[in-house]
Amino acid sequence: MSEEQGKLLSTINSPSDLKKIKEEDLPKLCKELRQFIIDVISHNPGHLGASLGVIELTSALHYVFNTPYDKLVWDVGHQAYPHKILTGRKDLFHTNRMYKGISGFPKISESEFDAFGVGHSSTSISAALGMAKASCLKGEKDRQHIAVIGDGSITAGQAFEGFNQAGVSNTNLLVILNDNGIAIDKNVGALQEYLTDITTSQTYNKIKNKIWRVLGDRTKVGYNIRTGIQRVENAIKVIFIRKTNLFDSLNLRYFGPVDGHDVVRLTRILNDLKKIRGSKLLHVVTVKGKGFKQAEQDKTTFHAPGLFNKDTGEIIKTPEQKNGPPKYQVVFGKSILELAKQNPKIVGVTPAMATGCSLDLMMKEMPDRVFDVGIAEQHAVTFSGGMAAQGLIPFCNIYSTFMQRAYDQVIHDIAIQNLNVVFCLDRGGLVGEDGVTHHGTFDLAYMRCIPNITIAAPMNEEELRNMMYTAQQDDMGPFSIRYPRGNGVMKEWQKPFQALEIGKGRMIKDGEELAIITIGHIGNDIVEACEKLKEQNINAAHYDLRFLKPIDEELLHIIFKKFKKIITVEDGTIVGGMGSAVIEFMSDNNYSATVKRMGVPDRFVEHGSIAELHIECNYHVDGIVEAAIKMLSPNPALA
Ligand SMILES: Cc1ncc(C[n+]2csc(CCOP(=O)(O)OP(=O)(O)O)c2C)c(N)n1
Repeated sequence: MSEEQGKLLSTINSPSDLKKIKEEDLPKLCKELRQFIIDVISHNPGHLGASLGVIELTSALHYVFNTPYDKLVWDVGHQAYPHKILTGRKDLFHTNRMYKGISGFPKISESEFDAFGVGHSSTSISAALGMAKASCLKGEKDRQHIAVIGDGSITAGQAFEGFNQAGVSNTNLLVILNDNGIAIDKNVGALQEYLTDITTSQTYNKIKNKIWRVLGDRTKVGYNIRTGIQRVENAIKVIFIRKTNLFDSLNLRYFGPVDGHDVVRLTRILNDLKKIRGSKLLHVVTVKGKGFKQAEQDKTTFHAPGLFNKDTGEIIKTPEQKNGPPKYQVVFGKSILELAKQNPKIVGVTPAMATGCSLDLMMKEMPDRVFDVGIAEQHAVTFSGGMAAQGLIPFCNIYSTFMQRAYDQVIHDIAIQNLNVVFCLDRGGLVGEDGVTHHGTFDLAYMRCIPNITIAAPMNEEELRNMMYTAQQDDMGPFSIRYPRGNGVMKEWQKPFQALEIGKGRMIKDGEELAIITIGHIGNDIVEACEKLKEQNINAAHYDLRFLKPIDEELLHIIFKKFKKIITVEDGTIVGGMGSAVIEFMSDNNYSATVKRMGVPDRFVEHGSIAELHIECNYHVDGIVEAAIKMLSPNPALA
């Protein structure tokens, strides 16, 4: 962006600078902000469409409200780039999502303007309501609390749990519904249809617009007039919309819908709403990707497009993306379609991640057998349970990190009843730039303690396919398959399916001095580590467990009988994961050996590339080699 183009933006380092700008200059500032984000994200990838859609809303919010005293909570937080830039992080924005750079999501520890940390959706109403209650208790009556939530995120149960309490809480809460009609894929469900009803009812909107015009001149409008207007609006809504207003019924005063790209009008409306006490909802209509043609046209791709040409919008693929082996996600998507063609019992379930997990491939060919249930992980699991209880075999694909939401459902609805649901835990392990809220580091540990469940993790694409094939056989009970984000290791992966023996691991390489035990894709690094160890005259054995539950006890007996030095490596927490299982086995069977667990340490890991994070956590090839050398050294302290 040239100096002239970024003139207004360059004067802003905080919301107090923003407030110095004349109201009529706000559209120009928004234009500059939009270009700045496009420039940076085109070469340092991140989330794009959502941020472009809330530029006017963000500018208006910081223009009107007294942040950080007033509390502004973003839902998910993938749309918070304009917020970050306007609240003192413009000069750091080029480090967005990079190792040691700023986070791609709001984070309490990063800025006083980030009122609440996010990454997983649908928490903003609960958090802002909690803050509003705290303000009541502390006697801070003037403090405002704002939650900004998208039409996708509002479909989750937690949002309604928040509404349920907000409707009977006399607190200063403003929920802003940022309605762009899309989540990552097209938003689905009855609520979405309801919102479309409100935004497209022409008769309602014509009359409503007249009312808002009166509201527009805030100097003339006092509290009573606004209350009166609201009453008239409610009456209109009841007459012209096929249902009573949902939010009003929940005791939240509903305002809108309003154009989310008219920044000046937004500031006026927000100023008015500021004076209305109690719980209220402003319905703002925006366009995801606003102002960047390609992002407006292909909203799903430009949700998080990777590298792109900022002039043409062309997506730029890295050599690895162009020529490397396929992503595990593609292998999953193609394999489930293949299996579903053979087995009519198979159905697919996704909570709003159809494209991300590649269930969209099956959806296109078999729309009746794939269910996108919206951002509703808990529902996705129990809904799968219902279908399994009726003899179907649901493949319920949920990212490892989001499955944390549905833990009780996995235990209570699936495992206790021993139902045949196949959980496909995508993005298992460290995921890289999305960072601490998104790493899939807990699933091996949290699944392992659940009875009845089979837990598998493929080392490569072929194994993923075979695990999927094995899981869809009759009477398999709950079955969890976790695999990582990104590219696999095999170019020739589309081999015929083969059933695996449940609970059977395998020896990848025999050895003498020590054994390295792995589970999942991290095993591929050990192949290289063993070669490096050979250069040091160390002949390490390598075993891939394949199944964490049931664990291959026969294989473990063989290992513990032969080796006194063992390293376990997993792409997940070392607390309660595969390494812990190996140590439990050792103790239960009275073996004695030195076992070193390698994996994600007992702390939260921030963002960066996966390679950088593996180095930080020390379970990269060289770290493993070093650990092995140290373990074999006669005096480990000197090694
Ligand atoms: C619990 C949870 N499930 C899934 C996701 C993945 N996710 C990130 S953004 C997003 C779409 C959100 O849609 P919406 O709230 O409408 O915001 P928009 O991107 O359209 O601005 C999804 C599904 C998540 N962050 N959290």
